[in-house]
Amino acid sequence: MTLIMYERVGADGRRPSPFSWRIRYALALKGIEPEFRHVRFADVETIRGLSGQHFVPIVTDGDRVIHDSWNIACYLEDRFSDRPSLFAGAGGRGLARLVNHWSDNTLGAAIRRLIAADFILCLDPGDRAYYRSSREAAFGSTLEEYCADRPRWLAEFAAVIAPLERTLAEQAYLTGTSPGYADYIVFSVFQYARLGCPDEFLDEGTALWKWRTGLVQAFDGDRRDALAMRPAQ
Ligand SMILES: N[C@@H](CCC(=O)N[C@@H](CS)C(=O)NCC(=O)O)C(=O)O
Repeated sequence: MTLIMYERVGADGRRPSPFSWRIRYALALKGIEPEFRHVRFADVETIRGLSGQHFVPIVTDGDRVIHDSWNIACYLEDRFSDRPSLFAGAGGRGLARLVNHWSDNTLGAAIRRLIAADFILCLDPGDRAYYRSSREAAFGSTLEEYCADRPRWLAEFAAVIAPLERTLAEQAYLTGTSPGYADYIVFSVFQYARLGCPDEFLDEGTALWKWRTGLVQAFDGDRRDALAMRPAQ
């Protein structure tokens, strides 16, 4: 039975969603090639009809419909337990859950302050009004106001990523000597920044920059849907 993965795509087939990227990497580690079905960003009704909620990614496996990237990762780990592991055991799964919450709430929020105004440009023109109105309602300000105090948000971003830089200066991956799901979670947020904004936020040559570059290349960084807004370094 072929798994089907639904994800939102932007303009020119770009896939900016961090939540989809972490699952794409998880599927690759497991050696699973799903069928991908693309939905437009504003196509809320298709997604809701499938899963009763409006977020992607969604994975179906026969009659099973799984939504929320964390649930999908756990499903893949348990369903394909004979394949390479995403978590390396219960302790790794527990720590990856912490990384998931931290990435979504702290790292993702810091990056969003830097890219939310540019991000609209990587979306299909037909989806931009939906993005602007839904985000501006959530932020309580225009996209431009949300990102306006750039020195403040750059300083916050630097503080947030400092522990990542220190860790990756000591070990190749967040999960040690080979990448695991915790790497994919954190990487997916940097991937969202690469694909969603023309600015580069990592200094070339840093441990974090090298780690991100390696993970981009591991997945085939030349693919069109993984291209940065500016040429990948
Ligand atoms: N907690 C969810 C979050 C998923 C999520 O936010 N997905 C975005 C991807 S672009 C989405 O569907 N957003 C639709 C919207 O906000 O309208 C997960 O981990 O899968």
